[in-house]
Amino acid sequence: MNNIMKTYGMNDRFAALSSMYENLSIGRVILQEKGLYRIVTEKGEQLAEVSGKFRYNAKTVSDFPSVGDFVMTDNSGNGNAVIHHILDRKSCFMRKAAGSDRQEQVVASNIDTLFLCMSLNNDFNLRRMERYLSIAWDSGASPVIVLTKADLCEDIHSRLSETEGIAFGVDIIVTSSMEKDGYKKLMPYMTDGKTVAFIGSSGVGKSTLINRLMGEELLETNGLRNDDKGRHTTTHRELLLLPTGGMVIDTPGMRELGLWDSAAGIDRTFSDIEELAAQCKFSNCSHSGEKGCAVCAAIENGLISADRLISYNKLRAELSYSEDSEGYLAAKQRKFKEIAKYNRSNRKINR
Ligand SMILES: Nc1nc2c(ncn2[C@@H]2O[C@H](COP(=O)(O)OP(=O)(O)O)[C@@H](O)[C@H]2O)c(=O)[nH]1
Ligand SMILES: [Mg+2]
Ligand SMILES: [Zn+2]
Repeated sequence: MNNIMKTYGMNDRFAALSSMYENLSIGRVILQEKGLYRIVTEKGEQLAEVSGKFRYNAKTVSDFPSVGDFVMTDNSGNGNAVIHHILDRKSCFMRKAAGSDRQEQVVASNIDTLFLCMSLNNDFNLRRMERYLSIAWDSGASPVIVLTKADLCEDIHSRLSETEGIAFGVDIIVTSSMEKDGYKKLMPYMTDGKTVAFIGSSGVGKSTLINRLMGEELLETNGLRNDDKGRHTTTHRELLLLPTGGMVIDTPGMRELGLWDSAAGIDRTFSDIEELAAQCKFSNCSHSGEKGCAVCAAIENGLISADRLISYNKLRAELSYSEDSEGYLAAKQRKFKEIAKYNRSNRKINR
């Protein structure tokens, strides 16, 4: 495997996938602007465009390459390299494209770790974090929660334990960019060949963290918006190589990510509610006060908060209309039964 490509995240998986295409070479999309792509191949960086056939066969916006994609290209010609295929994405983020046709658009692909950023001062909102977690689990990337601006928080301890209460098995990092080495807590996730990205509200300190990681003031931060040093205004998406190894995808659109095509991310985020729901008296329980509702009982007993159930219902309602809801419900009920059965047998063993 070529060293440049390895640096840019090529691994055995993509090597195996790429070996299916003779006469084409692998590249990774590092920047996307107006129908043109900047890709990196074993020969270095070059511009690329999709082939006529590719364009013809593309059914939706998401069939087009996005930043982070591994693509199979022909660079034998004189002009731009020609992209013929996208290799199967390991993870990807979608959002609704502009317009009313609800077409999905891929924001970034093949991200290993997604930093879910929330500040410890006025941006702190557990319901928003539940949304981010659902998006992350749905995408295939592994989430890590980053609580920023620790210097502006009086009670880090309780915020941290509140966050732990909604994030099962997810690493949580508390950081402050006011500290010189604050960003270093993120470093363990930035290893050679790994790609990370940040999501979070505007102003929570994402660009500041990326600048620290890059070792230069590359991105514009909110506090510096009016100076004229000509920094990146992030209107495009870009994959940046970190000086310490690994890559970061910087994209202005990441914070607008919506839930797209599956309930898997929500189910995983709300595994506590899912497990309780399996014990409701009625399999089609809507958890809104029915008799024998285990979820309502848990709320009454203070085991979970009513807000968390509202958050769960809201995210579920947001799922795409295109989802086959009947098939989904049937599958869901099967799953509830399985969980209930599992819980029952576990209880027996425990006794
Ligand atoms: N007090 C404090 N301010 C921060 C911290 N991190 C970033 N900021 C400031 O918060 C503002 C927004 O940061 P920025 O990185 O642009 O946020 P982004 O919109 O998430 O990219 C800027 O003025 C930063 O200097 C932090 O840890 N503590
Ligand atoms: Mg920013
Ligand atoms: Zn119920």
